[in-house]
Amino acid sequence: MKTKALGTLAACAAFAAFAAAAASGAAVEPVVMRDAKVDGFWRDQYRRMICRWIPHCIRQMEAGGAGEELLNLVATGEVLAGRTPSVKFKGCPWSDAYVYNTMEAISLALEIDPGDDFALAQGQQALRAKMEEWIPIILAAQEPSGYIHSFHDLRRQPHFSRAGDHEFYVMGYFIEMGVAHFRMTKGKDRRLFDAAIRCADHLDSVFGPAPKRTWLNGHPGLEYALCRLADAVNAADGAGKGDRYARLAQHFIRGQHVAGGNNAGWNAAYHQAERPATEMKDATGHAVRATYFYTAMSALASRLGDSELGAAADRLFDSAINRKEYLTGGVGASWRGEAFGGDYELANTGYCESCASCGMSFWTVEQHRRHGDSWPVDVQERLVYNNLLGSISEDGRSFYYQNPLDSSKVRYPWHGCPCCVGNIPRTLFALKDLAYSLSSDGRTLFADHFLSIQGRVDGVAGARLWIRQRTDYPWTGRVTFALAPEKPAAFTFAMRVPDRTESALYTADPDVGGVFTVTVNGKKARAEFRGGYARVERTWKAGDVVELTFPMPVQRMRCDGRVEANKGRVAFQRGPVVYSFEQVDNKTPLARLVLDPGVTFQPFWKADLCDGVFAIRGDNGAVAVPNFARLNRGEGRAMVWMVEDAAKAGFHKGVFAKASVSFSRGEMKPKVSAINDMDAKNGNFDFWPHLATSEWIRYDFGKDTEVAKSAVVWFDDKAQKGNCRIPASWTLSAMQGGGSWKVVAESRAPVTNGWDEVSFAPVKTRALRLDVQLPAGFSAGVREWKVE
Ligand code: FUB
Ligand code: ZN
Repeated sequence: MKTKALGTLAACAAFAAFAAAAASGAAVEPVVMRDAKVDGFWRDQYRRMICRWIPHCIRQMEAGGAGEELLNLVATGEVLAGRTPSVKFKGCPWSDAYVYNTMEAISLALEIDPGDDFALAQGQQALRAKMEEWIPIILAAQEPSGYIHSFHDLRRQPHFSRAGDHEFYVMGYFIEMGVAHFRMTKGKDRRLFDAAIRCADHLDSVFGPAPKRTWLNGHPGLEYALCRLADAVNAADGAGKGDRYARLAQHFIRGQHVAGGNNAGWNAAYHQAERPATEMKDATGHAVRATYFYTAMSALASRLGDSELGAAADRLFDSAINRKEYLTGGVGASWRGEAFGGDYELANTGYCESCASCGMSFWTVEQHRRHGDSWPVDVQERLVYNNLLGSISEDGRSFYYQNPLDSSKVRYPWHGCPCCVGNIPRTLFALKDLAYSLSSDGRTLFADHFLSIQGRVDGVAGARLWIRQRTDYPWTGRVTFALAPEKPAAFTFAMRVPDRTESALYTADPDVGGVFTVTVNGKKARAEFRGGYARVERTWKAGDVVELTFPMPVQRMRCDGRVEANKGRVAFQRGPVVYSFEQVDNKTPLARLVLDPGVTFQPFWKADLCDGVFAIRGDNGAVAVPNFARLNRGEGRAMVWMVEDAAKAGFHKGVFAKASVSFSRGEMKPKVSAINDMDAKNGNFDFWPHLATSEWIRYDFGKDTEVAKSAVVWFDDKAQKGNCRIPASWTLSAMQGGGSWKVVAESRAPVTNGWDEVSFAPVKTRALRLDVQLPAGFSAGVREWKVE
């Protein structure tokens, strides 16, 4: 197993930056660049968020929108003011969370210097106005005690009585909103920040070591929020003032298994309560809960020096990345419980919730902060460019909650549980604050993410440094940095050299890891390559220009053989961008498109998709677009993992090889076993001598089984002058609870050769039935039928 080396930078005293004052064990601190100016690719993404997506979310949450979640807070304010609420509570108990994570996204959006981008400036102005309108509504919904949760106040339920109501989850987002708003206003507006402190103080007064209460956190998130609050309070109000919030977080994290034990009937593993956090080693349970929980573990290691939690977070990171990470960076494969699956269980129809990627992104920040090596940044880059960026549509008016790698589903404007809607942009905006990090002694400045951004970094070898990064990344591997320290300063400038095989699950062909060139002021410079960074140490002065280049060929990505779903398959990546083959660009049905190593791909500029993207085209005509741009042109299948070796590529055997098979004319055919013997060439089953009738074949699994894909090789013996042909049509139905059947897929164009494959929204069922209409005058048959 491949395990990435962890950094060796020494832990030392806190770096006095805004966001970092509480840190005591951090190797590096992310650099928050005030009023950063962002250009190029990321400016386009941010403009889409600011001018389209966030306004869309606001519309949905206000009166007349799809969710109207803001109205719950309006009504809570009315109740707290002694008035009759204008509406009844609507939505999930945690619906305040989307209001808060959208507000946090707005704060981050307002930190960007719009420069001369008029549209961006106008979009920001509208968001600022909306924020001012919402702040009083939110503040009015907070009880004088600091408690805030509209579901409880409108339903008049006792506080902290049912962990499933997500009070901690909601308050976590509330606190993070306050911290972000305070930072955006440069500490001038404390309204939401003080409200966050009141909320945290209330929690701190109720919960903690005995004689205070201990309670199971029904959905982690609060713990990391408390760490971030601790950082902000320490920075704003004095070192040490915020530490008690971090200690409260530690109490929750270290006590989750104890509290979990008090909640009989809860699935402990799902809730990260099956064992002490310090003993965890397998990323497991609900993926959003888990990644939020693990983020806090890692954060507490740096904030409070809790090295046991840190060691456990490292083991879990290894588990999540080296055994459970999709090539798109998505995690949480299982549709059952929105959870991490087992090792190597990475079906391409897997769940990959957007919020789980947000959680992973926060976790990588904390892992990087402690170890200072590039591994977590490589992980973060993958999930940001592929899973997260792809969750919002090109027009910024719809999104994905789930992000499977093999799907036909287009994005939707809203969701019954829109937990991801503000979480996605707040995570994407965070990238502007993650471009650089600084070692805690201020002697090494790390360039972590590549985007055109300019701003100021304080405390670099004791000096202020203006730095302008320019790049066409993710489309080219060339990045220039113009440095202007206020006075000549001796420090190491360390630039990440991306590793595309940051997960032991994947190999790249060609592998260009560690290949790079650095020039300083136009001359080739010596750089030490260590911990994933090319490091140049010298005395820097204003006007110095550093250029980093690294190759970005189209890479064939292959997956560990233990991942059943990707056997005999290949995916394509260029730079950080993973590609998806869409049916709309390819004549051959995707399931039959074989991309053996003889097919060579070249990038080309596709101007008519997502404001222009580099797509790739094979010399056999196959075309793929960036996964983040997929399915913006209507329904039609989009797949990341394509067949490379048809003999090896198969469906997951377990599901159908064990199924018992029956068919409509049960008395006639012994050859039925040929259908699920895993060999399309070995025999066949047919309905002969029946002609033109309606028939069926059925798989019974013996237990509820999740399926999302089916493929059939039909038996056609025209060439032998036989009587079987491709069916006139077919439907696929899943058995429902009461024994009735529900159609989940049906035939499209007849597939005369090879696999007739279809994907559908995953269903849990005990049986599947394939209804076949035999063609006029003929019979039909099946060589192989596989489902997954
Ligand atoms: O439970 C709150 C959020 O709703 C979770 O994070 C998501 O997975 C969704 O279930
Ligand atoms: Zn979500």
